Amino acid sequence: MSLSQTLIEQENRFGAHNYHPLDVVATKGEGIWLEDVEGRRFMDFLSAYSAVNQGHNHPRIAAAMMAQCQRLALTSRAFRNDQFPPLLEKLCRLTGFDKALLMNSGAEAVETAIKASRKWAYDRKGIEYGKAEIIAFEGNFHGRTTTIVGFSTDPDSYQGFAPVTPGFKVVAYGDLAAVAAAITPNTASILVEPVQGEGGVIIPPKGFLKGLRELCDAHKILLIADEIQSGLGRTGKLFAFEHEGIRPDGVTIGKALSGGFYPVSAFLATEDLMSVFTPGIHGSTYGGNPLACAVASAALDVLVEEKLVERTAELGVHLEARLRAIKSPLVKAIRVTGLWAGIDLDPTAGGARKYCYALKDRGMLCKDTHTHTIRLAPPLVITKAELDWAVDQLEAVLAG
Ligand code: IF1
Repeated sequence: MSLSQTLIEQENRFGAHNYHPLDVVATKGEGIWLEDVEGRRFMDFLSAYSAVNQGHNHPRIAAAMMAQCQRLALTSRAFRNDQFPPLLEKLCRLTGFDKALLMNSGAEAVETAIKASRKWAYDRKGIEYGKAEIIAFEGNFHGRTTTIVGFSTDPDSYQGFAPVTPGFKVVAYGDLAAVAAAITPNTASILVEPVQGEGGVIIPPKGFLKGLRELCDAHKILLIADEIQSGLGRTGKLFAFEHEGIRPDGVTIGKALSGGFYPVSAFLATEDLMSVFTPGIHGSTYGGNPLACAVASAALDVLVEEKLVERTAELGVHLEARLRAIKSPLVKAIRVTGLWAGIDLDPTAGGARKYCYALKDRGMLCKDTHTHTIRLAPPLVITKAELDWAVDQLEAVLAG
């Protein structure tokens, strides 16, 4: 039996079966490449769902992590540490938000946004206690906590986990009239992914985010953008909301905030919103720990100094042109923004997964979503030649 097979059996025997991964057992990563335990190399076209935008094992982030873990890894927020304040300033100056609150997972950053929204609704908007409502969207993915899955519309996420946390209304993504109809005097915030990743890289109609901003302004509602997947360069802007020239009141980031090294997430917000938090009412043992801060600081430096956002904008145009030129009867629709694409296959193609396996045989790792969609999200450090090679493989596989 191969080492891969042995490890897969061990995982199946002793692990919870909460995933159905592609059968590749990685042991090494470098830039856009993953190497498996048998020494095969694969171009990574998932980037851990955009967590490794900076490329696998970026040497600069690795060095920052090594240096910090040999000095100080954790104090808890009961004491202060010297890595936390400079990261806060870096985050605020880079993003233009007034304040940052550090958590660990993306789901925790979203929970932070939900708690901030509710508290703001009671403290600042004067909504009757216990009545605050948050508007979210069909096809959303914001994480796996019991509260968050309660407003998911994907049965895989919510089924079996009732009772559902009240206070959420879900409307059609991209439908401003539906949002307007869902607004009541008790609406605290609108929680939106500027591009829906799990939905299959769903880009809302032009003007949607701008329209949400206008509705929020008109009704004194907070606009909260979940940029955990779409943010930090993936769409060719630092934040996907910039494509519509708007600013939300709060934003969640995670994933690429650490370049894939360490779970670190953040909720960024205006002073007015963030000031609802007072000592003792929210936090996390590991939130803002020095190791996470050193890693995040280096990950942001790489993003800026290697001009990954600008590169992505340029390469994204090329990727879109190449994908649109693919002539295949199997392709039903293509959506591209930056280095992020969803390719819907015709149902007669027999599902996206078998094409992901065919791509794997050609040395390229992709992940299917919603049965018929292939999703592409390479590390943002990919070169044009490498991107061209990848599209060649895709073209070959889709040719049948
Ligand atoms: C998994 C999906 C992607 C996210 C947005 C919050 C979170 C996520 C916009 C939570 C997480 C992940 C988690 C990962 C698969 C994945 C995913 F297919 F499930 F939807 F990327 F497309 N907001 N997205 O995309 O962040 O708590 O995981 O750090 O295996 O569940 P987290």
